[in-house]
Amino acid sequence: MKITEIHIYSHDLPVKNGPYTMANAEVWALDATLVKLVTDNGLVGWGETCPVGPTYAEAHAAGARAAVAQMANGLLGAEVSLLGLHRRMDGLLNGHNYAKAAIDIAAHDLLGKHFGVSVSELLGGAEVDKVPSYYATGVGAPDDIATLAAGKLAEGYPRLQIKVGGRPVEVDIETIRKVWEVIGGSGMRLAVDGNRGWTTRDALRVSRECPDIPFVMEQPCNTIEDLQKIRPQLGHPIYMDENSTDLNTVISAAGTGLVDGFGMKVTRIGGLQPMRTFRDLCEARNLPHTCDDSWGGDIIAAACVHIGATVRPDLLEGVWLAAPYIEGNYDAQNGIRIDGGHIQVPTGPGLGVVPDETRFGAPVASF
Ligand code: 0XW
Ligand code: MG
Repeated sequence: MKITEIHIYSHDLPVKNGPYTMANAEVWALDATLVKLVTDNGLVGWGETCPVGPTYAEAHAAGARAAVAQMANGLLGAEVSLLGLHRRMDGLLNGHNYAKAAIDIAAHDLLGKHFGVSVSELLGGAEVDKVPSYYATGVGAPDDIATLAAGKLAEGYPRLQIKVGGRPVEVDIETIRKVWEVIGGSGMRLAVDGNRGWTTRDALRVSRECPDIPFVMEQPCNTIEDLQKIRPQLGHPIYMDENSTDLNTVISAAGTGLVDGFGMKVTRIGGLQPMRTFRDLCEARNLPHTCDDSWGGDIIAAACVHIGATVRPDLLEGVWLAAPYIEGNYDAQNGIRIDGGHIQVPTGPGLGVVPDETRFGAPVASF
């Protein structure tokens, strides 16, 4: 099965009740990139990548489309094989994992359709038919975030991630305390995500002043060196998110015991093929992790759910989707939805979702 056509689309996803805020970002609408691959046996596969604005990671929407366009002619005629495609992409463009991920996801969709299996079966087999999600708040006033936490607990979410950073650390500490007053003892797990926004001084202070609250501290500071500096003094487990940009970094972070887990994004690591290697490395080291993406619609959501379903269940911290912040679905019938804090794993061949491509308008580029 060979690639005969590549189409690139740009699609705007406005943030419901926006903006969405993080320590380093405030976003009102996200620019998703969709990739459609067509093969010589008439199959169609879809991929997606959607950076959550240009300041969250070293990624931006126009960059994703430029990178896919840069590789496109070199991918025409290529066999749809996962390792082969990655090696071919690496021979056409260095880095740019988040763009390569869109091709990788579309290739998984194609192979699933070709063999008549779901993407989770391709990835080793689903352990569950429903995966847990978690809710991520924005950076907000302590009382507002505590009220939101109560609502998400009542909805059935097993985990909450609160955003901090980009403001006086005292307000962050007050937020953590107020949220814990609401969810403490309920069984709901808590992650506090600094999105690189704290200084090492702030991170150490939060850990020292909240020794009684069992939260996970996610990506508190900007660099790996910052994490190395605070690690021996922290009383809380530490998860790496934005810094885990490739498998090499993950191997070092896991192998040296720098972190206790990961917030992982399918597109940041380069797609589902590297993501399954990441999953297996984490299982070998007993490290919990999420299976998320930074934003995106049904295609990226399906990819996250399929890989999430194959993770050893006690290590899966949850599958985060942008769905609560997005109006509607690309696939009105089988689109990915969160219900009671959990997500049904799509069945059907490939990703199990088929976008209504009329929503995307004409492709911005075709090869
Ligand atoms: C909560 N997320 C998974 C969604 C936003 O893109 C940020 C991200 C994170 O954990 O950093
Ligand atoms: Mg994070």
